[in-house]
Amino acid sequence: RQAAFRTDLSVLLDQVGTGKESLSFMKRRIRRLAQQWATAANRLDAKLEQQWRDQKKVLVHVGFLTEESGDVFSPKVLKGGPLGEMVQWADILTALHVLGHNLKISMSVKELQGFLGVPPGRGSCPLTGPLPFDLIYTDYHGLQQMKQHMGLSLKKHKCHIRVIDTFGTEPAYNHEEYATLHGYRTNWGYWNLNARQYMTMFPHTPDNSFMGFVSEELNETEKRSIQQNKVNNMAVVYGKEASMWKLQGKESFLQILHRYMEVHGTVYYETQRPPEVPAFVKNHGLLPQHELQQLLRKAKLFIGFGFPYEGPAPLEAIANGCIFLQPKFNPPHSSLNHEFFRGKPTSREVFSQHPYAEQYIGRPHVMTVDYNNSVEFDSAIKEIMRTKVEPYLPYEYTCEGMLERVHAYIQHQDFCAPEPPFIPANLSRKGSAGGSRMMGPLFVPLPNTTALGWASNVTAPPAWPPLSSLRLLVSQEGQSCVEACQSAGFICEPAHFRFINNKEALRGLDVQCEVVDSEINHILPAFSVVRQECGLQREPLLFSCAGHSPKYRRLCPCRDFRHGQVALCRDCL
Ligand code: U2F
Repeated sequence: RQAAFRTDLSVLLDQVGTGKESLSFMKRRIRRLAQQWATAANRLDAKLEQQWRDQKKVLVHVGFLTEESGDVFSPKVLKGGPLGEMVQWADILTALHVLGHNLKISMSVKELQGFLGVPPGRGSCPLTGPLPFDLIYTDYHGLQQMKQHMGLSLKKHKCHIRVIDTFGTEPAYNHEEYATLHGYRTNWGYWNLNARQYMTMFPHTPDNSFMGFVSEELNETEKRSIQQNKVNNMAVVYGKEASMWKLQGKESFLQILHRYMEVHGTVYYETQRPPEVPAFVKNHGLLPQHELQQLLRKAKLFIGFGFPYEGPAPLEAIANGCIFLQPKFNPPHSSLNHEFFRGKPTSREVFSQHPYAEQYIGRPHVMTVDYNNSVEFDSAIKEIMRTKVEPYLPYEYTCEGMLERVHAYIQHQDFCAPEPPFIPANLSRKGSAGGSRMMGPLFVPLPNTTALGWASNVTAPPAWPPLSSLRLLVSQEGQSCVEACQSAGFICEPAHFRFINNKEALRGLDVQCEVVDSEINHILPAFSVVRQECGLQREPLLFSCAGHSPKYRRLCPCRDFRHGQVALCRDCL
């Protein structure tokens, strides 16, 4: 069946249910953004020009909101607890509904069992028949619950699952045996999924798929009126929970800030002003989302103290015409050195409070400075007060951008189809930069699929992203493919690893190999220049953009991307 865009959200609102603050928060958000979603649906509908879209049977099981997982989030919704996850789930549900899919929503294990058709009770018979859904969106808690209640059949059906995973999961942590043997231990990993089945809040590592969320969009009239009404000396502090104001050294830069600006906060409090918040701060208490937006429309500066990491609020501030000022982290924070990230299935290094804002948006909207350097901090404040900025929202965080991306994933990502054996023909060396194998990065433009040639007895599923987007590149020693592709203006594309994991690619790059081994290691394919050793990857689940090793140069499958929509290549739609 063909999916048809929906602009009426009333059925969705009924499906979300009632009785918890988290659900009320999500419903308020869905209602508030309804008009914006409708406009986006109409625009994308026109853009896709009648392209066929399969209507999918989709189950959304929100594990972290189930009573069975303890639901620690709901009671904190009105008390300064994390809201980023609720923002994202509300937007995912809306996107799936608006795209016209057949949606079921479950927020308890009982509902999950009902939808899957498994008999209630722990350790019960696994699901024997076919899975009644094409796609299941859940999170790590939900995955655990599905394992308990589906038994062995989970393995059979896991290619249909998508895991919403805020901070991301790198391949080395996801592969059970490899993670266990090589010390990639976490509370979460070990599911042996294709890493692209994990969907993140920001485009952290391209090993995962970027799901995202949306932010409020402004029309031209609103933009103009915001710019006219900006209060140049008004700052809002990022941090709705008192503990976020407690971190060391805050007092001194808050004092500097206060020298120039009126400081506002939206810190939750019960009866008394939280002692962590200095007396000169005008605290509004935790605000409903739409009131926070109004405050941000007036403010010139939105300032982060280093926590929370990678939340939605800075994007909302920038979309409302604020400049976001945030601390640089030196050394970077990661699961190896910071409590918050410890146990998370990634070793990604976080160089500032909001790396997306720093890397993808940057100046003049975002300034990242060393807060320990009061001179640098002082001059940043002065610069912000005299800089004029327009409200800005990257396309990928608009409703249309999110619909476009989710549409593309649903229609093209298929982790159930067997990957056919791939027999590459000779790869052309034409155009390799510099010609010397020691010079990097090297590019080898690859011929199209038919020229490469599939084994004649298999029907090749069309590659997605299409092969036309592939650019083969060699990293420096110690460099990951994330960095290597980025430094050349591309993005690493894990789906393309299978096309470059072969001797022909090495030969095409003129790499001298005394031996070519095939091993299980997440930095492969790669080669050592000194030892003239080359290694190919034997375990497709370990293809990793994130991997790096000081002695190895990696073969990196990069691809182009659309401006403002990094998840999609030029020919991806
Ligand atoms: C992030 O979670 P947070 O909820 O702490 O992220 P924020 O960026 O603070 O904001 C989330 C939403 O809270 C809203 C605001 C944002 O959409 O509009 N809000 C509000 O309604 N009223 C207010 O007074 C202030 C903010 C991240 F999303 C999580 O995944 C992480 O677990 C967490 C910790 O790093 O950070």
